[in-house]
Amino acid sequence: MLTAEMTARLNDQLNLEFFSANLYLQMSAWCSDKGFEGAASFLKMHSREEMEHMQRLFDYLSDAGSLPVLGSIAAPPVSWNSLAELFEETLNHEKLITSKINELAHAAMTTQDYSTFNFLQWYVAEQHEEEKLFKTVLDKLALVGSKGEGLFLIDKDLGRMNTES
Ligand code: OFO
Repeated sequence: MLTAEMTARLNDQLNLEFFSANLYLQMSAWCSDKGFEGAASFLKMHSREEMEHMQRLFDYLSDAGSLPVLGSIAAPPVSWNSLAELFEETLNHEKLITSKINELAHAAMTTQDYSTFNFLQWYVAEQHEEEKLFKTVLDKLALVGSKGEGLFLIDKDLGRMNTES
C-alpha cells in the first residue's frame, strides 16, 4: 500500500516520462524536417522507450492498488538552432530526470517504503545508461563540429545506433 504522498510523487514522475516521450518525438520531427533522418529515427525510438518508462510507473501504481493519474503534459519546444543544441538539451533533460529519480529513491528510503525503493532501482540503472548514451552522441557531435559532411556522417551513425539497440 503506497502512501498518498508517494502515489502523488510517482504520478508526477509518470507524467514527466510522458513529457520526455513527447520531447523526443518532437525533436525527431525537427530532425526529419532538417534532413537528419538518422537522428530522427534514433529519437523516435527513444521516445518509445520513454513511453515504456511511463508504462512501468503506471503498472506499478496500479499493481500497488493506487490510481495512476494522467495529468496535462506541457508542450515541448519545437525548434533548435542546431543538432548540437538539440542534443545538449537531451543530456540536460536526462540529468533533470536523474535528479528526480534520486529524489524519489531518497523519499522511498527515508519513509521505509522498500518496495518502491526496490522498484526504483531499475530507473537508477537506466538513468546511468541514458546519460551515458546522450553524452556519447554529444561527444561525437563535438568531434565533427558543424560542417556539412561531418554532420552527414553523424546522422548516418545515429541511424545505425538506432538499429543496433
Ligand atoms: Fe530518458 O529516461 Fe525516462 O525520462
